[in-house]
Amino acid sequence: MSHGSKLSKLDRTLTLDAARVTEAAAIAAAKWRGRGDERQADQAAIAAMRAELNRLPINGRVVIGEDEDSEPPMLFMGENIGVGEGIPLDIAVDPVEGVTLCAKDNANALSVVVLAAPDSLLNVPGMYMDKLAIGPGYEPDVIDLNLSPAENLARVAKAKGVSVSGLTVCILDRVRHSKLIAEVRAAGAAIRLIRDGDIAGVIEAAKPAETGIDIYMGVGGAAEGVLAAAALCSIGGQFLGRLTPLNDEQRRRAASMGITDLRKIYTLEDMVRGDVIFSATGITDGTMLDGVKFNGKTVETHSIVMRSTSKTVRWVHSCYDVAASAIASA
Ligand code: VTB
Repeated sequence: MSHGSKLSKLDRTLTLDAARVTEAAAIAAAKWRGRGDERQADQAAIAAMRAELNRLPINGRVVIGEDEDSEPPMLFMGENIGVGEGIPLDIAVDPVEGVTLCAKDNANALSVVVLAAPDSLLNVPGMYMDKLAIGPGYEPDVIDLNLSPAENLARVAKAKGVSVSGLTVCILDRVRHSKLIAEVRAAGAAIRLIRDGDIAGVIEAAKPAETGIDIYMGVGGAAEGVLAAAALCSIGGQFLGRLTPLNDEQRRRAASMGITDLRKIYTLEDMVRGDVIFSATGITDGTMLDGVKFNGKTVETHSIVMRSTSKTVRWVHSCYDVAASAIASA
């Protein structure tokens, strides 16, 4: 694996900064939890994340971000972030991963950021990606996006030493997945259908002993694919993705970003080529992280923060004093 071999390593003290960034965004979004207003939740998280990123001593550039057309434009691709002088950094953001989950106060809404050494993340256009992921401990190339779901399940089951009926697959509950779901069921595996949030879905597939999920399959956001890949660089595991443009406009956008081979299957190493720090903070209570807790004078957050060079995985439980902290009182 080439992490950090050619590209610069990140200052490890940025790890806590990354946690602070997603904590701020999660707290802002959590104030809109269960209020049925996706836009407000998203805007609040974007503004809070941007404010926190802008305090960092970095010369940052957003490489995976929000829609350029949003008003006001914030955290859009190409935006310069940070105090300007200092560490050059590429930044990928998903201030509210699962905005519908947040608006409905359903489980597993997260705030996510990835701080990356320059040019280490695959730049993907806003489109879907077909994804396939498993956790660590398997021989290389156990999974293959060119194989059918049944074939991949058979290979994973064999490698794991179980029958296919002993496997659980995580899939986004979407009409577009009806064929995939039927094929997985026909093969005999169980399915955990999720409403949203496939960054958490992929991470959970990399931790089968804790989550009971063995494989992630299906089509979700390409940006979320790269963010999940950044997490897997620390947790370990295998992840494959192939862009699935829906129309010519999306094909043109891909071409304008230098992506010409739309059949290409990206591996983890293609998606993340250098040192990355990944941070996710729970907005709503979830299977992986507890959500933000407002306790009156304090606010508590739960995050998972990881750094790929050292493969350190930290679980950070933070307690903010509302009176003393700009983040918690904002
Ligand atoms: C995907 C998935 C995300 O939204 O982007 C999905 O990766 C969008 O798919 O985790 P749909 O167009 O089918 O809603 C999420 O689930 C949440 O943002």
